[in-house]
Amino acid sequence: MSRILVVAGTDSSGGAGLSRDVAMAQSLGCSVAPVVTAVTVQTNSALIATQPIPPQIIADQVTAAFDPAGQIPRAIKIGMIGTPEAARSLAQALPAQVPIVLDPVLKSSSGGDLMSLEALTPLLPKVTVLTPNLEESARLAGTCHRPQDPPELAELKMRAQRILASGVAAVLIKGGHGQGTHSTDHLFTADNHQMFSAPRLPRSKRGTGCSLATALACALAQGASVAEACAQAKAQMTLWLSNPG
Ligand code: PXL
Repeated sequence: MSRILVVAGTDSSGGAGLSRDVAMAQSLGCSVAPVVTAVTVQTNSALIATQPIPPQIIADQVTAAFDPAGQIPRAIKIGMIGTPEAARSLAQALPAQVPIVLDPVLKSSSGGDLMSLEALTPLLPKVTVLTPNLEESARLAGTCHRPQDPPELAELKMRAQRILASGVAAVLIKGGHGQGTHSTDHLFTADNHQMFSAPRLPRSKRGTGCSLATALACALAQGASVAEACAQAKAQMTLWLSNPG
C-alpha cells in the first residue's frame, strides 16, 4: 500500500479538511501520515473559529513522518496551511524529492477565510501541481473573478502563465464552479496545456477540492505521471459526486 503525507487543517463539521482527505486516500488504497496545521470550528454553513498549530510542531510532524524506520510517504498533499510562519516552517521541513500537490484553499466552503495569499508564497517553488478553482486562480493571478462571466481560454492561459511564474511546475485550474454542460479542468505546464472534462453533475458537495487534490497525490504516489494523475482524479471525483451522502 502506498502512503501519502497530508498537511491540512481539521474541520469539526467533517465536511472538508483532513478527515475528508483521509477518507478519500483510504478509498483509493493509500495510507496517510497526517500533519495538522490548524484546528477549525465549523458547521456546514459557518467558520466559527480557527486555532493555528505552532510552526515548529508542524515541521516536527513532517520530520517524524519521514523517519526512515517507518513507511515513507511517496507524495504530499497540502491543504490549509494557516499562517505565513507555518508556510516558511513547512518549506524548510518538506523533503525535496517527493511530489507536492497544493490546494490553495483561501476560503472555507462553509464561508470565511482560511488563509492569505501570503501564506502560500514560500511553498510555491516546491509545488508539483497547484489546484486552484476559478476564483482562486483569479486571485493568484491578480485579476478579477466574475462568477456570472466564466473566463475564456485566453484568460485562463494568462492566469496560468502568471501562476507558473511563481515557481510551481504545473497548475490545474478546476472548472467545477463554472457553467455549461461539462466541467472542464485545465492543466498547464510551461510548454503544455491539457483538458480533462466530465459531464457537470446537478449537485455539489463540500470537500470536493480537498478530495480531488488528495486523489491526485494518491495517483502520483502510485507512480502516475501528472497528466495521468489529473485524469484519474477527475474520474474519481465524478464517481464520488455521483454517490449520495
Ligand atoms: O475544502 C477546503 C478546505 C480545506 N481545509 C479546511 C476546510 C476546507 C473547506 O471548508 O474547512 C479545514
